[in-house]
Amino acid sequence: MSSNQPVGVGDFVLLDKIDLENFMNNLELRFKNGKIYTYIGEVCVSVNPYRTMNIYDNTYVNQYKGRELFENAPHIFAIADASHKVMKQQGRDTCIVISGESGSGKTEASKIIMKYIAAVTNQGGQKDIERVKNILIQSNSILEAFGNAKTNRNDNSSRFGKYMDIHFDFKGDPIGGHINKYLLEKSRVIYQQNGERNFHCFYQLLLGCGDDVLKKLHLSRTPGDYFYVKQGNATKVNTINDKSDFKDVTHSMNTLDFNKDEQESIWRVVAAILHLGNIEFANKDDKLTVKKGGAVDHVANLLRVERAELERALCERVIAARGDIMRKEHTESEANYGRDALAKAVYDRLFGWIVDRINSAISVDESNYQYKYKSSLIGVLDIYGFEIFDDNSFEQFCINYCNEKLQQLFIELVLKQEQEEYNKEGIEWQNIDYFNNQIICDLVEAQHTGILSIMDDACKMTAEKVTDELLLENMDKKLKGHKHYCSRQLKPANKQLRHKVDFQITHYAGDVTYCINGFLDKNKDTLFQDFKRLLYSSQDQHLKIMWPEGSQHISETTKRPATAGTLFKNSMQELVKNLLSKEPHYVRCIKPNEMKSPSAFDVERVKHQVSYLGLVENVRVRRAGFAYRQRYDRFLKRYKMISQFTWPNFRSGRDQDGIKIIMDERGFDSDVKYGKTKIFIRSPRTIFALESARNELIPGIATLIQKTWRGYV
Ligand code: AD9
Ligand code: MG
Repeated sequence: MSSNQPVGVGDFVLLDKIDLENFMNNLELRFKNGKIYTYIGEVCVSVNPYRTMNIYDNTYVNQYKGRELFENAPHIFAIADASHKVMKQQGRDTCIVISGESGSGKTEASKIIMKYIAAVTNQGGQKDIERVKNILIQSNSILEAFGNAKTNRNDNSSRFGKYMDIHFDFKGDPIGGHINKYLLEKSRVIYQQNGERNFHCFYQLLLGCGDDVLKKLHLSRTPGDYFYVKQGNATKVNTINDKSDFKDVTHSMNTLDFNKDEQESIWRVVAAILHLGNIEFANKDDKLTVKKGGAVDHVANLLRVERAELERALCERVIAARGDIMRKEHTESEANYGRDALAKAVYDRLFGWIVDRINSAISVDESNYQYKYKSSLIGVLDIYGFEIFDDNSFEQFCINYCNEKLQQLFIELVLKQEQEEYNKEGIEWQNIDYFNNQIICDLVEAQHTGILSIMDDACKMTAEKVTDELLLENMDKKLKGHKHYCSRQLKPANKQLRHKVDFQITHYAGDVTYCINGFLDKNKDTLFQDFKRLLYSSQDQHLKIMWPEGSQHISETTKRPATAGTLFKNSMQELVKNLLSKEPHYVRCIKPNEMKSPSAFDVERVKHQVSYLGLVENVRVRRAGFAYRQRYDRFLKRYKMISQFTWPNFRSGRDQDGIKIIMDERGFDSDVKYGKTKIFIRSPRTIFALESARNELIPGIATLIQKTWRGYV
């Protein structure tokens, strides 16, 4: 079939009959014919092709640049363009929310969007703008090296959430940006499930750096030599070339002006973590010591701290009690816990520091742009997708909660508000049912009664008293009878829970069984003070500034820090608030199969995603609804020129009456409904026709105005 021929319908709204079956048939037909994008109005549904598509080059860029959605075949470029257009023409902030489960193509989509924006801007070829574009794009490879990893769902899975604002000047050219990161899955630093890897950067360093660097870092080329990166038995991945990726990351760091000193610090910290994972403890004559071997020496050397201090911090801790300062030796399990906590914390801070460093490289240079700068921006959201593994822990709980919040946002903006507005405006409307996942968001985040709150209460109790099992008992007590929660203790008839430490949440996207073990520790997220002071004492200035709290004296009492769960909840609520303040555009990603195959379309898997994403309901709301709406005064102001009855001013009635004259005159009366304060138009084509009519008249009006002026001069 020729690539230009339409396949199925390009917008699900055009289906003869709207139901799941027809939706699926259309999606499958298009996917099998290489059409991976289909619209629902202005929402773009994207199916991961799992192969390189030749649809992103300059020919395509030119085809979509400045065009309306319905002028071309569906494409993610059109969404990027629409977002850019609104931002540029109306000076409004927009955002593109990309959602879908793990491996569905969100990160790829976000990169395609950024490349499109880079391709259509800076027509004047300004050097400083070119630099900004370059930096925005190159920052990806650094972030992916340190924040992505191979999981059993995706070889390049994002293990952090990313929201990136791109700022534009009045011409619509990018002048800078800012990245917000959300909860990095740091437990991966110390443990990986079978078939998974640690973050890419560890393997990139081992395989990609030069022999001299390797020697300086006391490393071997073999990932299998390091406990922290070999547990998943998958150090080599077919789709990944760590060696060339290391080169790319170095190139990107150079582009972002990471100096030699900074780059060395980064890789020294990464190497130190590799060595840290090989440290073992021995109990000799009732005294805990670090087992012989070079690892501790290397860690101390690479982190630029005193070896004796490091060993002491690994084996004991200092406690201040009632004015006395005492040393308490760790048990072996406490020492193991401390070492792992140190590795996780050091990596997490390093990641945060890298993001800050990228932000300083892409921040808007106010001195340069103070006159041109207009605070219009496009935000691009690419988070970790919904995921279910064999073992699901606190991290999956947070990731899946984050996806619930985004689904809620979609419901709020696309399904709920749309219908509410019709009701408010007095437009006749048949309500459409959909599953509202607010109940699951509440289950997780509600004050006092939500899981996060119950967990925080448990964390406030003294350590000896509370265990993960006790927490689960508490949850069972408080959540008994909740439709979306169950556990083995509650003996659900229809659910299979393997262990007594498991609980299950019925998420919008399916049932996930979580193991409670480790929830309390991960939520408390404690790192012994001794390590903080140790890292603050580092001779490496970059590492030192990552640990400002290490300057505190031991006797100073510290307030209990907010828990990891609460911090995450707050950051999610902040994110939603931010997105709500912008005009949203949506990309809904779908994973066609579990085998990463470019041809397989697993009907059951896809059907499940279409259902939980609420896409059929989206089509129904959209079809019954109106593509465009505008306040009467604004609408008349824009189009009054296209009718002699309303130009230059309409004085014989309300704005609404003037608009009615225009619309009747042009034969659009059947496409329009008149609300209390706004006009509603069903088809985008009507707007397009009005715009064309207006554009045709503008040169004439401009000449007329010029002539008038000349007459005055
Ligand atoms: V996760 O939630 O971060 O685990 P994502 O981000 O949704 O997930 P990602 O974008 O990483 O998925 O896509 C997974 C893989 O699918 C990529 O590594 C590519 O190999 C493949 N993919 C996705 N989209 C495209 C595309 N438009 N063209 C070609 C693609 N390949
Ligand atoms: Mg991703």
